[in-house]
Amino acid sequence: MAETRRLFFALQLPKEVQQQIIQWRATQFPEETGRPVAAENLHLTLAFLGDISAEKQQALSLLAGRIRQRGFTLTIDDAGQWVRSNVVWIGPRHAPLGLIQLANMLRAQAARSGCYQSPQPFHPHITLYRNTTRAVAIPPPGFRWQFKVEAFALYESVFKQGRTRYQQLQSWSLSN
Ligand code: 2AM
Repeated sequence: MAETRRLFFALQLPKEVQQQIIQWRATQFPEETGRPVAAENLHLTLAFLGDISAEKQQALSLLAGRIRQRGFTLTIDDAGQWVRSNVVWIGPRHAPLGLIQLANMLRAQAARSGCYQSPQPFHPHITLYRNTTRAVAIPPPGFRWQFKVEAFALYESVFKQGRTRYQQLQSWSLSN
């Protein structure tokens, strides 16, 4: 069988925002909340591709490189828990149009290339905890991280020695 890699398109967070989020997380949630996502793994997924071949990766990279879109400002000011997927997340209360357009374009390209896309609408989020088996008290609004998004990237999810690491393979700038 041809070798495959587990890939997804996502937005990287600025390093200082990653650090601020994990500091905030440590003060807001008890230790037993769930499995915390490592600072360097915090990201916002645009389109999940699944396990795909090198040929499909190349085709999707080519299509991604043809996207012409301006950058946008992202404000992270909302949080919640999804009980079905057992995660606690943060995200934008109002997703900017640029974010929705970018994700929809990548998801449509992925679907046309045969990568299953969930029928659920895109709900932009950054997963903070996984395996949250109990109801978690979500901190009241009052946090807010804002940054300019000027690029998006293709990531590989690598599982090694019991740990998942997201490795950036390629990135594309959003024109200003
Ligand atoms: P999540 O954070 O909500 O779990 C890499 O796994 C990234 O792709 C994660 O951000 C994950 O979102 C997202 N993703 C979306 N659909 C997925 C799926 N069916 N399986 C695994 N990850 C998925």
